[in-house]
Amino acid sequence: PQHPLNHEWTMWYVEPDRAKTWEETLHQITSFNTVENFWSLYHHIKTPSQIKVGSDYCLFKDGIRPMWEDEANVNGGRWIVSFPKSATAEMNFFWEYCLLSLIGENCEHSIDLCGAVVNIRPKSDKIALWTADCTKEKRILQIGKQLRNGLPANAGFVLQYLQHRDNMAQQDSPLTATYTL
Ligand code: M7G
Repeated sequence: PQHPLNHEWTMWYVEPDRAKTWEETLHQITSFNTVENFWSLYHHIKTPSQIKVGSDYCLFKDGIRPMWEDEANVNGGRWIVSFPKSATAEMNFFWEYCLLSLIGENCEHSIDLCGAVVNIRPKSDKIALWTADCTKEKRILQIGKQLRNGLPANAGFVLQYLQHRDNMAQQDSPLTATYTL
């Protein structure tokens, strides 16, 4: 018998394509709701550092689409960490740590978690954990502290919490973090 997870999760792949709108570049890979099916997917697909520059993986809970506009995300935000290309091993490890934190729901406030995204980009990669409500400061800070445990200590990684609604406003100025750890 397989070991059930609390929720069903969907893995998405975002493949850059200038001929498409951003939404059209989102592809569902598969969904799973057991520990065993998570690991068979995880071992079957490439690690984040092996996928094409410009592409993303997203893992989201049940019916949540990996978009700011989804009703589960619209009032939320994300803890985001940037990884220089010299920290690829740390990035792959942190991605695994985020996936296990999500599906294992071992964190006190896992009800607030929507999903995680890894962006592979030319200069530095990014991993973000998306939460549902950007006003829940105490919970968000606790989630951030748990996330820090998945990063090497004293390596200078900064966790920044950004609100999705600032992305949607499409300002050209850099986004301001609501919380920093
Ligand atoms: P990104 O891929 O999150 O990061 O956003 P990047 O700037 O490091 O590449 C790139 C672009 O993709 C954004 O400026 C949007 O045009 C589009 N985009 C990304 N996300 C996550 C969304 C989303 O949730 N909704 C919409 N409408 N566009 C998005």
